[in-house]
Amino acid sequence: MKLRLTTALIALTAAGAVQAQENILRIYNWSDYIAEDTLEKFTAATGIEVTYDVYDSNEVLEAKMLAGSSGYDVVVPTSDFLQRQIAAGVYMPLDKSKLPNLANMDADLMAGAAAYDPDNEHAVIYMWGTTGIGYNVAAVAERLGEDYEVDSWSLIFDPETSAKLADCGISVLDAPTEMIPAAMNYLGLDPNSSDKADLEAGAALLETVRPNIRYFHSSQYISDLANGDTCVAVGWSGDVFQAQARAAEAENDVEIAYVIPKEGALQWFDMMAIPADAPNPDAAHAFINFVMDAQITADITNYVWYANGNAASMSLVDEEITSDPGIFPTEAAKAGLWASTVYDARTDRTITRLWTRVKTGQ
Ligand code: N2P
Repeated sequence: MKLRLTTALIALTAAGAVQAQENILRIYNWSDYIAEDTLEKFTAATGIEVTYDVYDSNEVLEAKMLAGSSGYDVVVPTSDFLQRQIAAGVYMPLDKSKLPNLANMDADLMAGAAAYDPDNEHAVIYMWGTTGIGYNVAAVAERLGEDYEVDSWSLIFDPETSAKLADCGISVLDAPTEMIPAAMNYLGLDPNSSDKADLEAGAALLETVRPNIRYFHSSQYISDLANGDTCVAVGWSGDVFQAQARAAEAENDVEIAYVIPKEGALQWFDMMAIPADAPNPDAAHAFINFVMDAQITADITNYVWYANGNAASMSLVDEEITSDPGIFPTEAAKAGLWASTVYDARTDRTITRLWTRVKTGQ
């Protein structure tokens, strides 16, 4: 009898160990996109351990999702990429009974996100922002004059203007579906056009200013702007504000500003979703629900300087952030924002080909 009990105990302990070992949540998120204590707090609240990897490109995430068996439980595609990936069967429908904090979300913003995912069946807004211009105030004034108002995409797309800034370093995002439409918009074309001639015109403009661009990269610019190593970056709103905060912390006399250019800018939503083959969908739901807690999401916004879609969190977000028109655009600026376009596979291939040409000059 004693022996049997011991065997049973061993069996129980082994099962417990396997279970504990398996209660891991694997997250794949954008770099510089979470508060320092979010994951720790999640583990403390749920006992679920987290592994956390980062990317800085929708294309990289998409390749992993389409290949399948990524091993991730929660990923954060931008809404246009999300829509195409949903169509490819990449994500599971959310079990909303496990997401009571959905009640905290802003109904209008979720309705906006539903344009890409009807009824918000597969995804919840993580953060949202715009794609505009970050710049070093003094370095730009030195080159363009104290009275020059930085309010236009001409800073990048007018070859004479960007030539004057080339020596201090211009970077642009390595994000073809954001950069080419921005160039099209500057040319007066519809940034949401999928017309090949329009896309080619946008790419051609980028090729014209290519000699003035130091590099194409989607995360390096945060520290480069902050350290004064570059002076202009086409970048994502919160990332530029993080550069500003890092410079202020370093007390290095670098002042960084962010502008949504007067011609308009892309407004995007990054969405939390669960891959259909996620190893631990329960933990994934627990995490998504945890992030939708008003305080947790406010903590993230207060750290990464991105707007969120959580109405209940707003009173907990620093006033410095809620009142900044670069993070929460004014009504006038909102009118000029465009939403991400969902491209079909053929147009997507055209964009990839054009982008290679822009980057390599071939
Ligand atoms: C975070 C960048 C997220 C914005 N560093 C891209 N959608």
